[in-house]
Amino acid sequence: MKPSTDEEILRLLREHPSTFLSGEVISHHLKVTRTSVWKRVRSLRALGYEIEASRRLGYRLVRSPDLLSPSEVKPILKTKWMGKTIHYFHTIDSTNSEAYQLALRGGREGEVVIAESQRKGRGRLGRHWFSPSFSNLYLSVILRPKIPPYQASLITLMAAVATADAIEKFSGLHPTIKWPNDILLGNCKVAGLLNEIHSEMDRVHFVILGMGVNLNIDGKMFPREIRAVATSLKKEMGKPISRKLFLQVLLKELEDWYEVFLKEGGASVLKAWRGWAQIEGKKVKVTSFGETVVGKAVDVDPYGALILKTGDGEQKRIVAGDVEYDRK
Ligand code: BTX
Repeated sequence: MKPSTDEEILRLLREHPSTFLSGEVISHHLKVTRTSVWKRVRSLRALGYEIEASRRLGYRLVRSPDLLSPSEVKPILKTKWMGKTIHYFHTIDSTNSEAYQLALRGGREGEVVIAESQRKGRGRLGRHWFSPSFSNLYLSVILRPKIPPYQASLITLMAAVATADAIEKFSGLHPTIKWPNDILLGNCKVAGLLNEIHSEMDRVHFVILGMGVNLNIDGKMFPREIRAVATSLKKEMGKPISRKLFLQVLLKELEDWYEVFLKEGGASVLKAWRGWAQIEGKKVKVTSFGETVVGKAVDVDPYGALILKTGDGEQKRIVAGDVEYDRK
């Protein structure tokens, strides 16, 4: 994708951090008039960019807002290929739906969709994901692994591991993973993953990795019904955080873990997942396809399914569902 005029102006200003850059130089570089440079500067200011303007000297970028726009994110990315194309929206129905449509139209592996808010953020099984503006992360990544569909759950586990690693690296806090894809701090959900696949019987066409991470939202801003079970990095760390720096860490972890998965298969992912989940021996109640099963978690199998031992000693294999831990 060609960078927008705004992105180009910001790039030029960032290349000269301590000096002014004249309107003439900018307009010459971008092949636009000086008046349109001034108009773009005004609209950047409306987005929260502090840009000093002097009739004689030109423009100087003083401070950038914490937006997740390509011009903020791309210069700091540490990835080789993931996130090099960013489809950015102030608001959207769902980043997953957008990424799915992009992938159907040929969107490439590593393209990402980011929104500052979602009108219809989706959780699993048709549930809603609370997605207020300019405070959290709503991200969907297109992946095109050459795997059969039965291995796709491992991609979900891989994404959960990458998210847990990113949270620990960024905050120093120690999250846990709740099968299959909740990331918890304490007992509260800080992130959720919604992964969707498009496949034929023996081949995955693409996977959309959807990740919602609560970053700068205040605890009291969560809707009443989830206030006791949801948390954010700001709440846990006791200070506001830079969303773009968190995204930088998350995309790097995702790229690295995905490459490990492609090279080595699921074994390393499963090992790391077990470390974060500590599920073995936990008493759990699982609701799966309308049925509730109570038992002791034994492990996850090589495809990411949960293995449970029920009271009568029977082993059950659960491929999808919701888990509640029995805290007794
Ligand atoms: P889930 O079905 O496991 O979790 C959804 C449940 O979590 C809801 O029913 C509610 O109880 C609770 N919940 C809703 N919003 C939040 C929140 N912000 N924080 C904590 N708990 C909440 C988890 O589904 C998967 C969520 C994926 C969201 C991402 S955002 C980017 C991408 N686009 C999209 O539409 N979905 C994904």
